[in-house]
Amino acid sequence: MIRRYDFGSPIHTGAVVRELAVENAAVPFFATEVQEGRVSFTIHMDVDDLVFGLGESLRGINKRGHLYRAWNSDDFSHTENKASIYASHNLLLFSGREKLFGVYFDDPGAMEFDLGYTRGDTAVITSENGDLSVYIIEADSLTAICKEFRGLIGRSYLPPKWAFGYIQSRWGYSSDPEVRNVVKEHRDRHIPLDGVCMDIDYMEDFKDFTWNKKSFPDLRKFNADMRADHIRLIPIIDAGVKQLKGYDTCDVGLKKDYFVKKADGKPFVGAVWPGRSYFPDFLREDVRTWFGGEYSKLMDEGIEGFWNDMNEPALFYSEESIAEAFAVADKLRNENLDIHSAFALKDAFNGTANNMEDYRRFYHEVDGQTIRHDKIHNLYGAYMTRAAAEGFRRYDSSKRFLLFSRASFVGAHRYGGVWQGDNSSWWSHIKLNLQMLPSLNMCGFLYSGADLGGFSCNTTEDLMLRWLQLGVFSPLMRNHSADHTREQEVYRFANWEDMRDILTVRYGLLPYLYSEFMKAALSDGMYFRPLAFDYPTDDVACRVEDQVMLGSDCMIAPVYEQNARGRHVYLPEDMLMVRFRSATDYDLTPMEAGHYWIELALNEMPLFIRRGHVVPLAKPAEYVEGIDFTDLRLLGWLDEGVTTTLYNDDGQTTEPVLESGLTTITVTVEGENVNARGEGLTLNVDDVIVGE
Ligand code: MIG
Repeated sequence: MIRRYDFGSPIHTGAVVRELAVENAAVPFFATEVQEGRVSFTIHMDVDDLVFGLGESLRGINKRGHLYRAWNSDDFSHTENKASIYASHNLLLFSGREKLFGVYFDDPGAMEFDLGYTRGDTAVITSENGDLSVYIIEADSLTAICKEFRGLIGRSYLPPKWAFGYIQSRWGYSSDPEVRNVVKEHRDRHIPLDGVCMDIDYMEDFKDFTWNKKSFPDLRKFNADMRADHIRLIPIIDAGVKQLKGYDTCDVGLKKDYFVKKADGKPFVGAVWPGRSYFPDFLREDVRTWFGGEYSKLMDEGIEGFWNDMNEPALFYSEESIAEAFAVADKLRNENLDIHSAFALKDAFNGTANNMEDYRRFYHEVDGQTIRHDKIHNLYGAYMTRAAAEGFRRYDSSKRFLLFSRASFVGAHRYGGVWQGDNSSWWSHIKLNLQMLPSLNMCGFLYSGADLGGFSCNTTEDLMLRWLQLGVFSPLMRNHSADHTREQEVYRFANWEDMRDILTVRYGLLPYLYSEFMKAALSDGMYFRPLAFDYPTDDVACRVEDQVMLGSDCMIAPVYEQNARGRHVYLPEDMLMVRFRSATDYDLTPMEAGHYWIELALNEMPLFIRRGHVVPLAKPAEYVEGIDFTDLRLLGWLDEGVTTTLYNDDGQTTEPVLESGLTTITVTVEGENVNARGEGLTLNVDDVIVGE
């Protein structure tokens, strides 16, 4: 059951697709206070209460005990003290002995979530603008609450099947021969690969929808050659449009008045990669239609996927803020800089980036109303994603395209996926990566992943390998790193063969992972869940922060510490451990519920399959199109027969129907004798273990 409560004059965010009548009563569960335009919601938390949600945000799966702020921010340093990153996913789930409900705050402006930070037993959620709708969601389990919520916000984005392949990316790839070489290094060593991302250096002077004709002289042919090798090129698009006469996107945008404006009616100028830039008003439908259509300039060359960046929007400076900084500098130029003035000078320039003052300098048109940017800040990236997705649909409505964004808001989950932004090559970020995945799923963002190996800082070969072992399971499996950091394509490392072998596990499991993803997407379910969702009465499971459930049959528990030769794992029920070294080299250990220390050499990764379930494994391939989805080996620990279903489709149908993609697999057990059949499938049961 979902009930809606309104405060102030809620701005239409597009997050919700089901129109609900507004309740007249007070919001249940919370004490509400309206003060100076702000609205706050206070709730007492019992000692045992758990708090989940907030999608892409820092810290743990259980969000209790800290402060979070909904304010989409370009922040490349994901440390524990940060309250905001790129997304605002304002869903919370409260679960305890006396409580079980979800609450969604549909507010496009700044919000604060004090979840036991100021007082350990109290959560205070504050809307700074006070214009919002609050949805209270009740059902009999956390999983059911999320399903209800997903019904409210609409079906998740469906990527094409090839987007589940391994993708190599790096900021710095800047020419056709360079990218070809990256592909060749993979293919020569039989390292699986399905895509290469092209970062900003493919563009001509960082201009959206252009490419550098010197370094990419024939993009169409280049792309065609790549396609023949089962590789997709995935270019980046930034939110800011370079200010330049004669640059088509800029000229048209100015002529048609498509950019956000200041109070004086002049277009706002902020700087990003190309220097001074304009920012499309993605909240306007006509602007979305135009900008979404611009992607066709690259699609006409054969491109089938994009990533949208810098759409918080990130601002290096504005004309105004840089002028103020120079004024400070001029004033201090001949001074003897002491502790105060020296820092004032530095701060004057550092403070120009992503400055709150700048976010108050420009306006949007929303449904005929003029709204200052800061009131709707958190929608900007989501509407850029929407613009792109709608453009793709107009371009070819019969085909799924790959799209993932950095900034997002609930609602954008219908249009694209997200990557987790500029993480670092730190061990703690493997764990952070794991913790964000189920939270993102709660909010509908199923297609997601982090920069494997880490974006900032220099990676190491053991970190790369351990991170890939988690990446095997994330729908977006992309190795990405920043310019000037250590090169981290897997072939750069002495132990590349171990990395290749781990990648074969991804391709071997892909029929299963794709099936579980599509089942979740088409039924408003979750691909990743915290253990608390599946074992709500198990107090240990409810607080596990470094293991998550995957699909209906599995649990994962990656190693995320350097020099570790294993890890502690808690099994809430009997499970079969599959310890993979590759898709063809693994061992099976049936394990009863309980606590274990599991030995895991650097080249080994575990998958836990619930007793009574089977998981299919295909023969490894070097690209998704090469996987035989019909020739499968079943892994499992059974006491009796079981039936399961496997979803598959052509990988690009835009309106797939769950039922028509399902094949039933029936496993029978008679004594030691196991048999399995499924229409059109060749099934091997040598790895199904029976009984004790
Ligand atoms: O300010 O395009 O998060 O993935 O490599 C940096 C360059 C801009 C930020 C993205 C990152 C990308 C980088 N971009």
